[in-house]
Amino acid sequence: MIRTITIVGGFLGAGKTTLLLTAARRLAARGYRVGLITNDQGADLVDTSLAQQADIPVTEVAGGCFCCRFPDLLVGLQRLIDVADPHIILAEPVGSCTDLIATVLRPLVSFYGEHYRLAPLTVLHDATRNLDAFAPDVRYLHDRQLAEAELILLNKCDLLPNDAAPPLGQLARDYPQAHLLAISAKSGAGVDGWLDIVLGQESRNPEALLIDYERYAQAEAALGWLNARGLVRADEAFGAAAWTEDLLTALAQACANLQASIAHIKALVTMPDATLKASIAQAASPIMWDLTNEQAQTISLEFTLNVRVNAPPQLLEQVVHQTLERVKPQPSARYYFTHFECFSPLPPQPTHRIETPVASPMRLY
Ligand SMILES: Nc1nc2c(ncn2[C@@H]2O[C@H](COP(=O)(O)OP(=O)(O)OP(=O)(O)O)[C@@H](O)[C@H]2O)c(=O)[nH]1
Ligand SMILES: [Mg+2]
Repeated sequence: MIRTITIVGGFLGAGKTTLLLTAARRLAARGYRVGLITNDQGADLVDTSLAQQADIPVTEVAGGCFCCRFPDLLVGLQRLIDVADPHIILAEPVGSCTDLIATVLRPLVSFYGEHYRLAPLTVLHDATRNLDAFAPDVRYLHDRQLAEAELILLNKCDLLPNDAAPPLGQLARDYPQAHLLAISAKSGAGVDGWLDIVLGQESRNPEALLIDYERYAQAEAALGWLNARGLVRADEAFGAAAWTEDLLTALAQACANLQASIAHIKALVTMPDATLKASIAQAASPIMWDLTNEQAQTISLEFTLNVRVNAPPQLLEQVVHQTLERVKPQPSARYYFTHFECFSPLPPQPTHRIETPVASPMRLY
């Protein structure tokens, strides 16, 4: 069987995981078996846990992006095939990754074209994202992500004012190579139209992106990255949703105080009988709940915290520790960490970079 791989890129917090979970459910309803591959510079991903919660077969490529960990991507694909035999594989690269045509799509087509069909490269753009306060290199990275898209999905259109048409005109002028669609990954509006393209078309194997790897590396280096997993245990029961909300609000406030732009802060909280997931995708925007349970009371819970902000990692680590101390459910409550890493992504060094288009046919079938 030739399997379809759909790679969905886009900046941190743009809505990739939300879209892929919505897409997985809709594809299953159309009779397809679906698997998901998540990816991060570190380990312990909120996104992977979220897919598991939704009963979607998922594998994780950790410790570097698909392009720098291409052999791990192949292993992940095989693992997914072994456990789920999917017709369609939805792949989410790290939100700070770009140049995917040359480093991921083209190597997959060149070396494994008899196994995989590549859908057009989709890149999400958050219609509410304001990048003004990010470092110029981060804005460059964001621009390069959209510049290589075959399909741009303008996401979170449900958050635009009621009377505002989705601002597709400027995107069309800036990125004329891409087909544009306005969607809401959360409500599902526009998602079926995108899936029709994913199922019916394949990557046109366009020219490789023009990109300055120095600036790309600087952009990644400007981001502080924190992945933590742990337990909070108190003497008396406390509200899990209130604690999660206090934590994210306090982290967002601490970032604002440092003028550290938020790319994405997300927390997954688990208890024996409830799971919560919340995100803040930029300063001054409200907390977004993906899973909630206002009633959940507990004396202990497990949490996974993924933070990506425009700040040095040492500072980020300090801020997260101080904030956790401040939002303890009770003064006697204690944290126990099973994992804690804080870093800036290293300069990207793709395993393969195929600059010229692969000779057609891109695949045999
Ligand atoms: N209102 C609304 N919220 C959305 C939409 N898409 C995503 N979100 C919210 O935005 C937040 C970030 O979405 P994710 O799907 O985690 O974004 P991502 O691109 O996977 O983020 P990273 O994995 O960190 O790069 C979540 O809290 C989502 O619920 C949308 O269409 N509308
Ligand atoms: Mg994600």
